[in-house]
Amino acid sequence: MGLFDRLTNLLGLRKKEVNVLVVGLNNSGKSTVINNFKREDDRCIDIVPTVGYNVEKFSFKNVSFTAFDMSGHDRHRSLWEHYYKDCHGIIFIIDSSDKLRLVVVKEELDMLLQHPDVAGTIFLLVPVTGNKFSL
Ligand SMILES: Nc1nc2c(ncn2[C@@H]2O[C@H](COP(=O)(O)OP(=O)(O)O)[C@@H](O)[C@H]2O)c(=O)[nH]1
Ligand SMILES: [Mg+2]
Repeated sequence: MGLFDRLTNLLGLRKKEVNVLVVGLNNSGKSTVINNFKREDDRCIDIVPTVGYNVEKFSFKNVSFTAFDMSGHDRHRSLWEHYYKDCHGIIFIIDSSDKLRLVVVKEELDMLLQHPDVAGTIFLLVPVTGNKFSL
């Protein structure tokens, strides 16, 4: 089952417009994952590093998704928490081949999960391997 199948199932398709926050370290593959959910005609050919955040829109099974693709650079990670409250779901992308930074991933994940605004929010952890997505 695909990532957005899981998310729409979890949301029970009750909502027709869903805001998702996509976070994870810089270079983990966040923008690439989101790009793959857009219609082929709407996809970017070149993914450039995200500064601040990008807002991307796409539809899946009659649900309109607005994805907030956050920068994962250490100086921009403090922005994430301002979006926790208003999003219906959070997707945390991990590059599982980036072994050196798994310890940083754990720190960021721990902080996110302990944040009071995250309680009750639907949360998906997506490991991306070096060669292909494991969605
Ligand atoms: N080999 C491989 N490269 C990937 C994968 N996902 C993303 N990339 C590459 O990793 C780099 C960073 O991806 P990007 O989506 O910009 O990461 P972001 O900073 O988390 O948004 C880009 O050069 C992508 O082409 C993947 O699953 N496998
Ligand atoms: Mg990006």
